[in-house]
Amino acid sequence: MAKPFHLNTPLLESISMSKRVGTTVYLKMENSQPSGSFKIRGIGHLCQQLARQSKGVVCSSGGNAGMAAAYVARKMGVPATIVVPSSSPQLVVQRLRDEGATVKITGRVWDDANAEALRLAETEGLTYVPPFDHPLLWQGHASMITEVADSLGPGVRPGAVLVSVGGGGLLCGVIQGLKDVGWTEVPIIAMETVGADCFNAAVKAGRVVTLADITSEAKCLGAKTVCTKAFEYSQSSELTIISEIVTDQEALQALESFLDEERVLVEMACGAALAPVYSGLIRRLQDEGRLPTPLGPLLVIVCGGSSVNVKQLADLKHKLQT
Ligand code: PLV
Repeated sequence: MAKPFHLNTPLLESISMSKRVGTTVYLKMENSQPSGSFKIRGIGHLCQQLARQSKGVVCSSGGNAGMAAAYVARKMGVPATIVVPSSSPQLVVQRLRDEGATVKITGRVWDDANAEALRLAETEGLTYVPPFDHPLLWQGHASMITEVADSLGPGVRPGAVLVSVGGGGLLCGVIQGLKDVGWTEVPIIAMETVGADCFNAAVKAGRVVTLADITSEAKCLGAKTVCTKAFEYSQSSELTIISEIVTDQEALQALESFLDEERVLVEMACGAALAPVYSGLIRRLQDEGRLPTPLGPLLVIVCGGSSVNVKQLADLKHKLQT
């Protein structure tokens, strides 16, 4: 098998987060992947399977799937076109260009950009790289859980996993990984922001639904419709998936606290997964009996993200305060 593009990332114990939730918190540091997020796991795997002989790849993205596709394509010597919506910040457009990709800005939200990527794949004969809805992506993402199992060693398993949901690819990958290592009884807390909450909306409706618009600043969670597989998992009696939402303010506060305490800068999409630790949600879920007390080690998937820098953070803070 070809050497993967992703790295085996560190699993760090966070003293300050452990203090906050009253149980050991482990951070799977996917922010330290080349391309800045977990996306490279699935996209690297998918491109190795589907894009070897390709005349070029085209990926629709809020930013991070595009960063992964551009990185992988450059390493494979294949041209990459990344289609992003106008809501993706300029800094990520620049980072994509620095990776050597051709960037096309189409529409206002990811769903618009995706329609254009599908059109380009068809008309230009390019290999379409989906950001979250493909079994090869989930298979690639699953490797992060196998690594966690290796890092924790025999006999240790998480009490719960915290993960953010955009289109649901990360969630499907984490579940695939939990299945692979025999941890299907571990509860999963699936986090979204208000206004980018297509999974929560589907769980509440009991069917896949399409949001009217994306109003959250967590643009990389901004798919209007969650993938069917993620919804199917939410209906499975073999799994415990707790779908929760936080406000943009809570996600921002979480990423600021994370920056202060862990000295790592991540984007809003990741802030959503960190928020339950800082907002008291974990303790509330325990009080409500939805998570066990005492809780075993809490595994937080630090999904990362490139759509952030100090200026972007300051702008966001200003925007969300006014
Ligand atoms: N971002 C996708 C989809 O955007 C993208 O194109 O980059 N954390 C980070 C840092 C992300 O970038 C994403 C997805 C997620 C979490 C959620 O992953 P998903 O989409 O697989 O649930 C519209």
